[in-house]
Amino acid sequence: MTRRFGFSIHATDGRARTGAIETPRGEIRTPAFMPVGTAATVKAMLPESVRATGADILLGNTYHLMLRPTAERIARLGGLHRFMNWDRPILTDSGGFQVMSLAELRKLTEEGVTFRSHVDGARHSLTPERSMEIQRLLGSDIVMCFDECPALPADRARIEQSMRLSMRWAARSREAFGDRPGHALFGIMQGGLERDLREESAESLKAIGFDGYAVGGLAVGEGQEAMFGVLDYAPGFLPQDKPRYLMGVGKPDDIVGAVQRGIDMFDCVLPSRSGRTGQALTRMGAVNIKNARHADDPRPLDPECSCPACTRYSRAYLHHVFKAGEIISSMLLTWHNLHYYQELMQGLRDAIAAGRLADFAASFHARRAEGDL
Ligand code: PRF
Ligand code: ZN
Repeated sequence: MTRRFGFSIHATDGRARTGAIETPRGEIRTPAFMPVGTAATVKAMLPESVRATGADILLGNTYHLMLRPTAERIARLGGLHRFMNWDRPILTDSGGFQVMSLAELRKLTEEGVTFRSHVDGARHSLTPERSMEIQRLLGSDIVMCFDECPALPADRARIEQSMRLSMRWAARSREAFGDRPGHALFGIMQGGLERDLREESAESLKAIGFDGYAVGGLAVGEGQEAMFGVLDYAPGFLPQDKPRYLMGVGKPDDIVGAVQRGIDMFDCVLPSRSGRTGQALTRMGAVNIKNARHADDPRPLDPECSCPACTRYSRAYLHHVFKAGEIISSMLLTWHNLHYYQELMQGLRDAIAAGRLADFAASFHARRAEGDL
């Protein structure tokens, strides 16, 4: 028997929810953070190390994998899970957002988008149908609709036009995805900072019907206050009984605020990328390991953290290997950052289950305000 895709909410606290997404490849505890594994790797980490930080699911990218090594090659090699040695769930983004931020000579039409690869300049095209085919070839567990996401600020006419195009693409994505037991298709809400367009987008998606719903088009230049302004109402337009995913978010305080507003899933390059640029994210805020004040410091990065970087090495060592350009610097700081994010998610899940999310958020903000780890 094929185990089906499902979502159950175990407890709520205000608008926040905690529960689990069931997939044939295992359970995803929510609220969930998905480490980004763009090019079939979470940079600087072995998959078993990513799992050891507490991740239940990774994010992969249609855009990068279609260009290199190609979806067809990955399919011939047994699919993305086998290719990258990660047997738990994978969610793949659909490519449109990455085309707009990375590709060259982009041309957008009703049909889809044509562009030149940022890798070798070769011409490619993506449509809702081709994006669904690529995500099927990859073997993605959670497939995202093909959409378009304008950068903010943008005028209302542009946001409206783009949102309606994304909704027509959502219907084509649904049609092309078909019926695939055990695999999920998520719709993506657009509409910028316009409340009525967000509502129209949600209504369009609900009429099509999806296994989960993403809030797209945020964290694209509008700032946290404006983003929270949209999250004060947008999740309420979506079905209560389906997972809600805030795409490309975010910083730890973005995640806490979004969970309080009813979001269940997140992805962001921040913990992995900042691990490679010498920035550690901790419960006391960000620590820049490059700073000379760490050069003689025998203390751990965070004495309360149980990750390998904090239990086995000093700040002085982390500072030294960063300055020396040693690969272990990226490995240790990425591990720490992903561990910190997963511990934050576990803290949020426990707090919601215990009905004390407000207290959890208050002490989260208080410890960061104390700062200076
Ligand atoms: N759409 C898609 N992927 C995304 C976004 C979006 O709007 C965002 C916006 N923060 C990040 N990644 N498909
Ligand atoms: Zn640590």
